[in-house]
Amino acid sequence: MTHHEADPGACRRVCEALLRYRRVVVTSHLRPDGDSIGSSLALAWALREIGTDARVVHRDRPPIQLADFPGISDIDIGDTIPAGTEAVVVLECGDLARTGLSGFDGLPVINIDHHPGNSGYGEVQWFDGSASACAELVFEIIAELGVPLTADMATQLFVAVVTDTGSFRYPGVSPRTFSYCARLLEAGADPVSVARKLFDSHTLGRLRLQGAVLQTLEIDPGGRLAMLTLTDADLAASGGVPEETDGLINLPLGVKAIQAAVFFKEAGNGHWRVSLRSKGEVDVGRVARGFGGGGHKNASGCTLEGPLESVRARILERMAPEVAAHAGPVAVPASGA
Ligand SMILES: [Mn+2]
Repeated sequence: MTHHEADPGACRRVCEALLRYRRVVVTSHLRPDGDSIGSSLALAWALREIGTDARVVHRDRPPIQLADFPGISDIDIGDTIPAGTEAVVVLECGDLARTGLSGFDGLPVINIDHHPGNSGYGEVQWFDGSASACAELVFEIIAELGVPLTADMATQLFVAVVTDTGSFRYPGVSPRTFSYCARLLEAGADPVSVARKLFDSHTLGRLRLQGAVLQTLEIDPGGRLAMLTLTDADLAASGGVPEETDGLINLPLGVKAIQAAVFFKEAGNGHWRVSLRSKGEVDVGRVARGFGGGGHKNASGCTLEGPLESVRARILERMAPEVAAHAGPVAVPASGA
């Protein structure tokens, strides 16, 4: 089994710890994504193969586009670690609070993550920032445990990698990623079926929602920054549901000249949820932190209070210089929008 230069014994230490406990909870972060869900389920199923009573407990329900994948009903939705649990595996969480769960109460925690900034909590840690998804680490754990991959495990791990890499487009995709994916396909993951469920299973309401949101598209005078807005009224009129607004911010980034996108979404009580996305060196994480929000260089968010025009002005004041500093000179005439 291939290990990582940075911490070659970590996978083995995780497996040795896992073998010590018979009742284990596997969890991940609030608002779980494809990697949280796929990695949690595959690991729990592998642990059951070696006789462990393993349960997946997440605080929040899976997003709708993941509802049709195998074993989703095997996830317990709750906010407490069940009584009798002997150890907790926490995937993808920089700190324990990210799980949204209570009841850790001194239980041994195994901390497995690939995001920078992990606080290093837990009795055993495996951090590997070079992994494209936590699923790569879970893949290695399953192999180290000697458990054969089932088709359901392979499917969930493949979904995890596809979603966490933006369909193999984000940094972190490596030869290792593809060699693991090859073995997931050999074990029964079907990329055609996975793609159809992930990308071609939306509602008509989502399409109408895209239309409504694109009607609000504005491009800043430099041609590099796109802004989209969604009001509650537009959301209701489209027939879409709030979960279906995920990903709308990425639509303008498909345009070559556009280097960053801002999405303003009404969030109740005079507040606006502001999502920020960028390409390359444009750092929207810094902009969001300036408003008390958080995130990464290319994906972040914050919440601001006030009328839309004032919220937009405050965001633009910070975004315009950030885009200008990293995205070079004006790309297209504003009229080209
Ligand atoms: Mn991940």
